[in-house]
Amino acid sequence: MQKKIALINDITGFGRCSVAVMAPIISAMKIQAVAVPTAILSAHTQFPTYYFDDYTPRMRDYIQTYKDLDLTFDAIATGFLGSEEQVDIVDDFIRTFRSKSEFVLVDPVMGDYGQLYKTYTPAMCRKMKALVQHADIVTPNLTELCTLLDVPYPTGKITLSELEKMCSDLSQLGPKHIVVTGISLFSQGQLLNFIYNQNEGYRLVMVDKIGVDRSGTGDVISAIVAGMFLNGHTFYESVKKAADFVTKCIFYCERENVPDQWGLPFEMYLGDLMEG
Ligand code: PXL
Repeated sequence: MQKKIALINDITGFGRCSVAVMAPIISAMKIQAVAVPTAILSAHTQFPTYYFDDYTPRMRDYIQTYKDLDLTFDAIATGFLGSEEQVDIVDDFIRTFRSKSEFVLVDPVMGDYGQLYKTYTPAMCRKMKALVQHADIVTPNLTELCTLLDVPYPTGKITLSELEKMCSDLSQLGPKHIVVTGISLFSQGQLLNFIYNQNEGYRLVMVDKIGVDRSGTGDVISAIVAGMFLNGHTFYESVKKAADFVTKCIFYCERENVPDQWGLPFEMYLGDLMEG
């Protein structure tokens, strides 16, 4: 029986992020993607102008269909959430559907480079911390990891034992698998992906840092991790596949001068994700 993943995320037309990226990637992995929209945007928020339609008031009715149909999801993946109420709705979704799911992946999209996004209020931070406790897999960057643990963002370099301690603390709250993505404070010219499995310790995946950060990279990573893991690969293999895939896309961008805000040209390499 084919599996399905519920994707609770925004739908953005131009700029390759969220559902527009995650659904095709998950489909390439032969899994059905079921979108639960949080907002509809014409272009992502890194562009100078975009149309933004908050879907919060319609989410409960939308989700009610799935309750009425007694649908089940093999996995649930959440991304950018725009309001406190949305976090509550997602919390309810997870409580309703998780018993029939193999895992819940929460990408706690909250900030970057030591700063929270402007939309992120202290109340939302508190709610995100509560949501993360229901997750089996979390994919924070270093800013989000520090925020979830209420520790200051490091000023200089960071050590592996500090990262291990932070992941161990986070996993005490619930998540069994954590990948801290794109850490630049570890080694110059490289980005570290720190992979932590509860009660097993850590493994590392290093990638060369090439060019600027590109929007939607986190969504590509969480889609590949969710799809690979649901298809029976280990968490390490899933993250490694995601990191290699992103690197390939970034090389393409550099070669073809793809504008930074246009996201990753994942379409060029979807074939790499097809197996079996
Ligand atoms: O995950 C990136 C992302 C998702 N959704 C929206 C965004 C962005 C990044 O800027 O603006 C609407």
